[in-house]
Amino acid sequence: MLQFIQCNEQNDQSVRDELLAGLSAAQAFTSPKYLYDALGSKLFEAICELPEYYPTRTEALIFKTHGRAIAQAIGSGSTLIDLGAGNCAKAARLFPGLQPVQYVPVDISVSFLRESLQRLQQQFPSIVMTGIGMDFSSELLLPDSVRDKKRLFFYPGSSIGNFTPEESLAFLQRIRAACDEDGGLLIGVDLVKDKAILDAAYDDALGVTAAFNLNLLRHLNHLVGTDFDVQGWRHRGFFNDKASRIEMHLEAASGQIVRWPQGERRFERGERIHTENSYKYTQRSFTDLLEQAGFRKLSFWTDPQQWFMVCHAHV
Ligand code: AVI
Repeated sequence: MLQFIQCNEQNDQSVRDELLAGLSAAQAFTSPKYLYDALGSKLFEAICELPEYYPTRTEALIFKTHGRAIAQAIGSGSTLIDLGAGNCAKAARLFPGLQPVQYVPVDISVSFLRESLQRLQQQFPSIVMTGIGMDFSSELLLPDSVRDKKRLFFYPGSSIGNFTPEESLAFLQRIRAACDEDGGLLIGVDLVKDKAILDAAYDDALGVTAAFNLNLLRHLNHLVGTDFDVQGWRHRGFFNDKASRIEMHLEAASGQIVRWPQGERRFERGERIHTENSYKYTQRSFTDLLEQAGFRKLSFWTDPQQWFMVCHAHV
């Protein structure tokens, strides 16, 4: 059985208001979710193939090496709720080990899920599948049809790193509240490591991450009618060790005025728009966060270099 539900879709006006407030702030910023238009999502897929971008392949290695132990820790028969499911491929690899009774992929747009989910349903006809279109970063509204007691939330890829620690705590608390008696969370977390490795992962030699970041300007032109000239901006991506995060910025190559309907802003040469943070944790700092959110039984698996960690947090 396959169904689709669209929840809290953000309307065009509130998207415009949010973006223009960020662009007009003294230190201009945009939410990382705007990096993902159709081209941005393809560029992110390309990033995952880069030799410098270790998180995707390292997480896959952990699942391959420790898949049996992970499945044993979780047990079978859960409702698998896949947050930010994309093409559903990561979760589908867990189906044979976890034997979920229901699969609930959640992504910002339900139309994005439709094709992958239809294909997956044919492959696994006995699993009930419900695709949900929802921006789960601010609220987690699960429909009544996702009522199963044993809910397993799945949040791979270290996407939690794109929230601030305060947002992460609130997000983990919402998941904990939605878990009921026997639920849990299976999450991928990127770990602190040598700055040179982190810097290269977010500023690769081919310039794919630069294109991913710069593409935001085209997306903004489309969403709010700004007249950004992509050629006038430079990608900056580096590890800020004090804040334990990668920062991505777009830096004005020369002084310029950016205009939009009913407004404009001058950017001086070297002035930046802060476009993304990607927080890196230690096992200790992430354990603290999970415990503060109310999770009790924690299990961790990592790779031989300890670059990435998969964690199962049970209530
Ligand atoms: C989606 N997210 C976990 C990626 C990250 O590593 O923070 C996004 C990304 N930004 C630049 N490269 C990859």
